Amino acid sequence: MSVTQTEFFPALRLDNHHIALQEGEHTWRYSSVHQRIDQFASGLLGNSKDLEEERIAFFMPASLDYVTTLLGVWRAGGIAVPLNIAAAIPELEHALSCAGVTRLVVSGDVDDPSLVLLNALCKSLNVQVISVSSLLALQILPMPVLTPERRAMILFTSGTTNKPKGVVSTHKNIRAQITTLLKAWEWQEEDSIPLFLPLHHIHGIINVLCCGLWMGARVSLFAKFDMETILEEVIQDHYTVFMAVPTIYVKIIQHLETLDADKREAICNGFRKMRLNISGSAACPVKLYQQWQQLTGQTLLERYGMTEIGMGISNPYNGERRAGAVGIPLPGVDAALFDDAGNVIDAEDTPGEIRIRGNNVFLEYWNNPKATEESFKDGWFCTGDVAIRESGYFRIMGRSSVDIIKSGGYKLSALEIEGTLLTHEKISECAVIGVEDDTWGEAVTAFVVLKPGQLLSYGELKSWCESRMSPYKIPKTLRVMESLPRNAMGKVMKPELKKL
Ligand code: MLC
Ligand code: AMP
Repeated sequence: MSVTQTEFFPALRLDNHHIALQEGEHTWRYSSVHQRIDQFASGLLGNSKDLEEERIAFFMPASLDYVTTLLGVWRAGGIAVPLNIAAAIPELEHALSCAGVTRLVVSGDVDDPSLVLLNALCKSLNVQVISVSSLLALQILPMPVLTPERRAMILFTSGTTNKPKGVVSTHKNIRAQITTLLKAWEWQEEDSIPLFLPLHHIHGIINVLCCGLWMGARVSLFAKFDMETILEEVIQDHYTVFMAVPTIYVKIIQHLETLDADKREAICNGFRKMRLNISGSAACPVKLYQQWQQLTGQTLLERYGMTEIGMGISNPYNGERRAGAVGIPLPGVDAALFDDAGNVIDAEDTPGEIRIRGNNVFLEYWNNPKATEESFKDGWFCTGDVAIRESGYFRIMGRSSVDIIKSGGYKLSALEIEGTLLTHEKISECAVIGVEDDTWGEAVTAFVVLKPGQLLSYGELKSWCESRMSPYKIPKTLRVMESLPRNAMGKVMKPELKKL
């Protein structure tokens, strides 16, 4: 079996004149987006017939250019590597070199002053920087026919290791991740959805952008979470579906509290008229679920996913959406709980690790067979998340590792942040943990021991971090300690730090 263009994103056709994308005042129809993707893919192909899994990175916010690049790389047989536009240079260096990227696509002028550091980095790594417009070929070439097993995308995910790993998804995985959601959440061609999530993660890429475009719906693009503009459009009934991380619902509620009653009601009414509001990427507190229901009448649909699997478990579209639970396995996804001995747990109310099987599950960590092997047991992908089942519904209880932090929906590695902080000339020891927080879910907190005679303020640490890590990884709090609590083996006892 092979993938042809008409089977992959069937709404992208020359005879489909529905609006696909909106960016500010501009709209683009499926027909013209389709044509532009073909032009771009042809430019990428140049003299070759197939990119043969060449890794093509791109560095741009949600935009027509982003969509053109993602879909264009797929059509031409390359592997798409979307980069974090908020990343610091050392993080970009890791992504580009780890994935063996050969070309990096930017939106606009390659000589734009904002790209000076990135250009220098690419030069040092021998990566060619090119703009989307320079690749829009006049003559459209035949596209390669791809088998479903072909690698399609690498997304970077933090874990219990120092550096993020590249998660490789194939065309088969991406199709499975999209089509299960189209069915489960009853996507319709008439749907209209705002896309304001970062586009280097699965939530924004698959759940919003790819589902919307596969279905033939309208996707409104925002370079960032521009709350005021988005809420104005909510008032004007622009959207039928809204998907966000819990922090965004918290921020909207906080904002509503600052508004007069009429404005607040207009916004709540806009949400009330939608057909679906979804929360995911981090636990949705029961209090938030209830507040949202009281304000908007919407019963949030909470679902559970991961970069390696797309979405795995979801509350039902029709049927009970239970507060604090993530629901039941999605169509085509096998999900089970396992005990420490590796046995399936059939009993209810017994905690175990969530393991997942199905066409949605990624192929491998790029260039890292050891990590790939360690993450699978007997064909199941081991998520590291612990849950129980209560009358059929999964309820997440936590994670097996304290070194993974979820802040505003971003998964962060405590070890990665510690590794960077330890390069600070004043820091001799450090430990990073996530502390429960009403807005962020967990807030990054750093405990440090300084070298003798040194002083370090929070402001100094924060500005030092700015060129070294993405803004959302920067600790929100700094605690300077005489020493860190360690066990007999010398390992820092993070639960003790949490108590502080
Ligand atoms: C922003 N800041 C954060 C942060 N986001 N701090 C901690 N955690 C975060 N997530 C900080 C900035 O550094 C800045 O700090 C201040 O908040 C304001 O920044 P901002 O950019 O204006 O914030 P805002 O636009 O409000 O961003 C918040 C947000 C964003 C929630 C919109 O974090 C976001 O888009 N999160 C979604 C991430 C996501 O898509 N995750 C899905 C991963 S896939 P200062 O100090 O400079 O003021 C996955 C699988 C699945 O998890 O199941 O979906
Ligand atoms: P990421 O690696 O960024 O894709 O993040 C995946 C992780 O997010 C999962 O392993 C979970 O820990 C967490 N996650 C996603 N959705 C939920 C949810 N609804 N409730 C709790 N945790 C979630």
